[in-house]
Amino acid sequence: MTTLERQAAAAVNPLLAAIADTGRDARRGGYTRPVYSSSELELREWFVAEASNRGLAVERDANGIIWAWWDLPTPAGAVTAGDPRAGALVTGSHLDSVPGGGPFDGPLGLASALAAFDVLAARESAGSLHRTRAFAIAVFPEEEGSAFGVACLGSRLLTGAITPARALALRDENGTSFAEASRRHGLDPDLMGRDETALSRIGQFVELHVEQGRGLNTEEFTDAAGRGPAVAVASSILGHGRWRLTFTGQGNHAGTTLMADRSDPMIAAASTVVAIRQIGAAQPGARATVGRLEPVPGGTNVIASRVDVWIDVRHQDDAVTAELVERIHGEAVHLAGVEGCAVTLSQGSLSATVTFDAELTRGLAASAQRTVAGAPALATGAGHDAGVLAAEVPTGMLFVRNPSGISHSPEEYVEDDDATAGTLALADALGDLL
Ligand code: HGY
Ligand code: MN
Ligand code: MN
Ligand code: MN
Repeated sequence: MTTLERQAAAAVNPLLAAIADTGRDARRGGYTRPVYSSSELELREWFVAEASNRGLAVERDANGIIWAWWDLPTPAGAVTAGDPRAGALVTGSHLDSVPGGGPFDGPLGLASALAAFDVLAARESAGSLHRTRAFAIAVFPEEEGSAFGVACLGSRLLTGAITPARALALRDENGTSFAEASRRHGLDPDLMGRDETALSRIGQFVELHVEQGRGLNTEEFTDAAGRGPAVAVASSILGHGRWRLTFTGQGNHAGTTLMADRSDPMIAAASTVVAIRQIGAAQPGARATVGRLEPVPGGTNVIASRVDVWIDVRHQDDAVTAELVERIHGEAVHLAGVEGCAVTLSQGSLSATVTFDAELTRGLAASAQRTVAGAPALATGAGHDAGVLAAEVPTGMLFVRNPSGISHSPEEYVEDDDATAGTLALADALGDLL
């Protein structure tokens, strides 16, 4: 690793600093950058400008995925048979966030990819990199599912993991359908769906992401000073899904309705939230979370008529996840009945447990070792577009150390030196594959 390359990789930090004020959420803290919000659109402009300034060919496909291409140079007049981008090496991540999220979840992968490109371009100019295929950086929309409710919506459309009909009918909290929002942002809903050309262009996909969880900081990997390696290689992604419980009762006046005369969906919902915690905690390895609960109409002096409760359930074994959701639904029906309320469970969106491509993961580990000795392989409980793409193409991930392991929170953090190390590891990994 030359000093010049380390300097190029360190560009990841000013790249992130340039967007550090975009989408700050004064009320929640952290960042709120849902897909198609002004802040997420601003981040897209940032990415497109940075990629274009590097001479990458930037395009957006029918599913709204942005592709920044570093095509193979073709000698003047040469006629190439077939698609010169077929089987390319692709890296990428997302720009959208959860409400009140951290600054690195998504953008770190894209800033690192831009800085890693700088390292690779320098190597190619110096004659130490001889590419055999095209390279692209991809930006996937709606990875968090914060606006339309289904995570990894862009990569699911690309692979066909969700039908266009179901995706386009999804609505955000204002009632705007994904079809309307897509049209408003220049996409044609009729052209959305599984994209064989785009898939044929992904020979392998590698995503760099901030670590979510304390894997790199456990005693197993930390030195006497409590510092762990800057980078890990992902081995697998825990299966996960989300559903919505809707409790309905009798809306009424808080002052004129006697306690004995109530069918209050808030009571049914609240006792179900506690039951969900108990059901999840009783199942080894499971996670069961309620992070969002919305009473309707939501007045202080109003007994709610409806309460929506979103549940996020995760487990290594997808059958156990399904069983947990069934148990939660049964308990919700019982608790709603006690309160004289009713409850329905929405269709879920389950992402099966993913084990990454063994050969690619070995390769990532070998190249990461050159930058970060002792970079371990870690399983993750967080979902990623890489997890969706793994069903179609060899996929792998690199994680960059997050000292507290906290994510989906303003406390998410990556130290500059670790971001630089992550970028160098990514550049090495990509360089070995190009
Ligand atoms: O929810 C997840 O695991 C991911 O951050 N979308
Ligand atoms: Mn996330
Ligand atoms: Mn993410
Ligand atoms: Mn009144």
